[in-house]
Amino acid sequence: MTIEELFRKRFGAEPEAVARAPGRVNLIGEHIDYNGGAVLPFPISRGVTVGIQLTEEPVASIASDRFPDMVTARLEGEMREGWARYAFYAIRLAKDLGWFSGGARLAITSDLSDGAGLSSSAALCVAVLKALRSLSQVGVTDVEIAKLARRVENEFIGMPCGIMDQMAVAIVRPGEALFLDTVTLEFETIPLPDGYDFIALHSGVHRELADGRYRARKEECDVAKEVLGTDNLCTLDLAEIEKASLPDSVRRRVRHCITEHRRVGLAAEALRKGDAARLGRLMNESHASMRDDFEMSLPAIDALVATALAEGAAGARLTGGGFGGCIVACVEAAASDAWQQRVLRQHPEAFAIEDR
Ligand code: GAF
Repeated sequence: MTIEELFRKRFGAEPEAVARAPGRVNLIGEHIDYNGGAVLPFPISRGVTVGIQLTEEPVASIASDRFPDMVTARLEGEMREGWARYAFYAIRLAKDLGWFSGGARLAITSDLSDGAGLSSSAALCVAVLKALRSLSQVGVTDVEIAKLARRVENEFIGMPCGIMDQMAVAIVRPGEALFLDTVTLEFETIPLPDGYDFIALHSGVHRELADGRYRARKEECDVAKEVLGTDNLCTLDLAEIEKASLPDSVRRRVRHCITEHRRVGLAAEALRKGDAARLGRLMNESHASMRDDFEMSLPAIDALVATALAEGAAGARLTGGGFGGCIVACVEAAASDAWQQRVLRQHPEAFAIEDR
């Protein structure tokens, strides 16, 4: 169903503005967007589309093609749970900023799976904010939209994420990766190399981004920052960290941040040169670091990565917040369909995120 059809069906009217934001896969650079590091995500063709209409009453009415019920709530109130809360708080933040007065009707269509680590919530918040920007004609850049979408998660939802997902889905076009400095927000877009596919396979293990394990890692990193007296774990000296008297788990979390940040810089260089073999090796090293030092993988994901490599991928790694969700593999395009079939045959619980 198109967004216009859904809007008509649920509200009996035409949307005044429509906006779309894609999902994203992170090529490399995990859990370092809140630790001062660089990241390298790319958008996928699947995404979230919203249609919106402003109304006089200060009420948000939110409909989705995924759920039969419409959610309606006054904008001065709170929405503690449920699928509509991301959209509700994006609308509310825009209203608090004076982009409009009154309320809004919102319809949402999506071909992104939730809980897959593909940033469906960032895509939803960015799409809502972009639609409201176009209606209210405020002079707000895409980078500012990304920052606002992050505020929705951090301040209203209580998800302590970094800025990677919002920047990836607010800024880049399909076919490009975003090499992003998460401190300065300076970025470069780098084309994905010809002749290779970057394939996301869902492990079949579902995860909730807002779950406790993401938060636990974030808290461990906050403790490390306090102990080491820095805001940036990624630019510390690895030799010093290896010598310092630190609890073993803190040392390993920090080691991941330092080495992952380096790998992202090297991966950006490999991408610019179209050097898929080098990129693949860096992806593999990243997976080992996530598994052993950051401890955010699971046996089912390690097994899927191992099969991906055994069947001929140049590189493969867990992608996203961890503890479930997807892997991303770099595979020669000419061989990728057969590769995918061989891998999925060995992992019946896994499935492809179709993006081609
Ligand atoms: C999730 C978060 F939302 C991101 O900010 C990032 O930390 C990622 O997990 C891990 O790299 O997607």
